[in-house]
Amino acid sequence: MSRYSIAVEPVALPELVMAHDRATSAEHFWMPFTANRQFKGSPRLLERAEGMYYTDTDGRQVIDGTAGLWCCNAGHGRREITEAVSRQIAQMDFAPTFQMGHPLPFELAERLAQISPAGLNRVFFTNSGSESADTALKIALAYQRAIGQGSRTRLIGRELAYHGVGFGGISVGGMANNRKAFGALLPGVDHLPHTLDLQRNAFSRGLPEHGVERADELGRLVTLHGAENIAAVIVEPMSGSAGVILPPQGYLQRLREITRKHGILLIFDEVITGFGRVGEAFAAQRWGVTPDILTCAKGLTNGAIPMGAVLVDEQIHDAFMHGPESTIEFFHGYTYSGHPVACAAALATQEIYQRENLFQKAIEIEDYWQDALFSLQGLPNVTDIRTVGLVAGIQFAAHADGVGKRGYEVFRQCFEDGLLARASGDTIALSPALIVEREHIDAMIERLADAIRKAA
Ligand code: PXG
Repeated sequence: MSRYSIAVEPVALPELVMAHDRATSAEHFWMPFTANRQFKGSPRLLERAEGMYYTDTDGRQVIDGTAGLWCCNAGHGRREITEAVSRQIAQMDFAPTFQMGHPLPFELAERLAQISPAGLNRVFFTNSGSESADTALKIALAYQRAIGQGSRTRLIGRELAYHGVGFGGISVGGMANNRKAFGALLPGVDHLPHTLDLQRNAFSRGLPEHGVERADELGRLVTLHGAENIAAVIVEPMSGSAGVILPPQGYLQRLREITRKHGILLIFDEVITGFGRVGEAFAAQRWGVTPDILTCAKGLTNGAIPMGAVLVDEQIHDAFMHGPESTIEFFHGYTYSGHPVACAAALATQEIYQRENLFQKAIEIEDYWQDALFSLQGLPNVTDIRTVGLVAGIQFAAHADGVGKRGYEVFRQCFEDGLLARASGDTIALSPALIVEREHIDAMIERLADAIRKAA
């Protein structure tokens, strides 16, 4: 034991019995964003997935209300993806993309450019949403420098934002628990106010009416620091992780106006909103605001293989393409940028989205989804329902024992009743796959309503 260790009671953990009947210890896997001791005391283990359902290790069917973790937008177990991945891994498992190449990332980048918002047709590949956020911030800083605006080093994020867990992402992010244990973070970062406003906007359907003026805080920061010192603003067009916070009507437009006026880049983090979640390929298109840089991940490969991407305006990309041709223009990249197996998964996924018209399908079922969600209004402790596209946040009054307890209890009860939901504090988030049918929605809402009553 090192002199820094503190004595702790050893925790007795159960052995987990997997379907292959071999007992496995629960102690070695340090689980991400999880109450490890609580979980391991009473684990929830999934073992199979098909369409809208998971099967857990007890053989119970659980309806997936979360598309995994906002990623399996085409539903689980898509054969086309499995086959594309197996073919590719057999044909060529890996190939470098530093000063070398292979055809697939070129093909995938071209395909993404076809569905991206106007002008965002240059694509940098990453392996996750966190890497996409950090890559986008680095592109913004390096771009400003490349065009002779090297004093523009400040970055602006927003309260309650989630941009992954890299140091860049947590610096511009705004969820206190994700930041406070990790030191000084990046210097020169400010945060806009979040747009959650239960007093004025509770139970509004679609984008809330009030709050556009919160975008004007950007104007205040411009006055405070001088536009010539600000590189970029990054926002999720709709916040997911913090509990589904929607942009007020006109808010994204206002951010676009202010950033454009002052030469500040606008970055949309579309890791959650990308690939049909709000009924178009990207939220930028649904809400008619085009950023300069857009990040994505998750639904890019239907969650089957880790991959992220950053879509960049052509003119921003072109600003890097100066100097001798032998120069590396952007000193950034990952061993697995454009990984062949991830590209194969992404190409197969994009093919499904297009062939099955899944983004349009999300729009078509949106009203039914909203009506079903709003049937929960009036149940015990429900203080707000927020929904757009195929997303919903149901917020509860906090339990007297503390924030998050009721949300966790509803989540736990849902799982017991056969529904996988996601709890963020006292908000339950739902984000089903875009293949969801009315009967799945009915089943989800029924189970959720029961869980809400039981947790009351
Ligand atoms: N940006 C956004 C907007 C995200 O939602 C990331 C970046 C990071 O992605 P990676 O792939 O590095 O995890 C995310 C991730 C939740 C939840 O409970 C949301 C995410 C991840 C885990 C849980 O809503 N989003």
